[in-house]
Amino acid sequence: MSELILHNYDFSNFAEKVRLVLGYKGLAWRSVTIPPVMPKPMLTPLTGGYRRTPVLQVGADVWCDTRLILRELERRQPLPTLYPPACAALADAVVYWAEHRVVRPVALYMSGMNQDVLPPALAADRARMRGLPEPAPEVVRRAAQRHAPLVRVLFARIEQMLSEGRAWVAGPAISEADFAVYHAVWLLTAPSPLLAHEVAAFPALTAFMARMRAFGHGRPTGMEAAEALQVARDAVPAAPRASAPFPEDPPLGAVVRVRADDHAQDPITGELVQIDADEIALRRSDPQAGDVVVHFPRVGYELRAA
Ligand SMILES: N[C@@H](CCC(=O)N[C@@H](CS)C(=O)NCC(=O)O)C(=O)O
Repeated sequence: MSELILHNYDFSNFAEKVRLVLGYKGLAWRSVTIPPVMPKPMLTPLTGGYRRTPVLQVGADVWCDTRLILRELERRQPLPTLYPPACAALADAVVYWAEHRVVRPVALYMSGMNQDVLPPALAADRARMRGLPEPAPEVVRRAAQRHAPLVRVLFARIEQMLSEGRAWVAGPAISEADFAVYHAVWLLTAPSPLLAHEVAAFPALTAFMARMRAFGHGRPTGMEAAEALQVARDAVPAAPRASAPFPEDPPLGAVVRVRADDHAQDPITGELVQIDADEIALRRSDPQAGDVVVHFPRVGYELRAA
């Protein structure tokens, strides 16, 4: 019941961030392959509607968003750390930069150039997720052309970060920032090696990618989605940790709604069972998953009384 179950798919870069952290920490885990596009009928019963990738499950507890998934993995396996005291706050800012500034241009360049190998429904699904009309293949291709220069400019900044005398992106020790920069760059060649030359143009970045890749993925074994739902049904959620709310927060026990503040803003509704500076946890009941507690990071999500 205490197995780490990661709901993920192969070319998801945010999933790759977590897979590599599982390798860094030397952990065994179960891998459930989820669809890369909606619908996700075996995942959303667990999450209450959150559709993004990846999602971590342990028994009847579910963690959404890699920012919180990494904190949970750190709690379970503190060493080696992802949050070295010497640079944890700076690393947090670099993670935001990599995941909100670098990932999108890389995704647009990569997906426009790899339309022949990516799932045909992907472009329409991602447009719907952002409330945009479905793009024609030429539009996707033109977006790739427009974003190629931006990717080179951003990779040059990473090259500079890695050439300023620090051992790792944010300082003398490895941190979440290294995993964030890694997965943002990894995405460019995730479906095919077509754009590998864009990384190869930067020697420090190339060496960094090899150092990171060497962590591997830990010890995964496959699990069917139906089994993961059964695990949730058979388990009871862990007792919530003590809360440390701000005065403005809804009280514990209130019915609340949580949604991402960027895109894929499907709201998740439940009873607030834990809240502190890092985390918001909701209890919900689902016919397929049973009683589950779904955990979200505080930063990056909007919380309001339902
Ligand atoms: N802030 C989220 C972002 C996750 C994210 O955007 N993942 C992408 C895949 S790499 C996604 O969910 N795409 C839509 C999908 O998989 O349904 C996190 O850190 O987990």
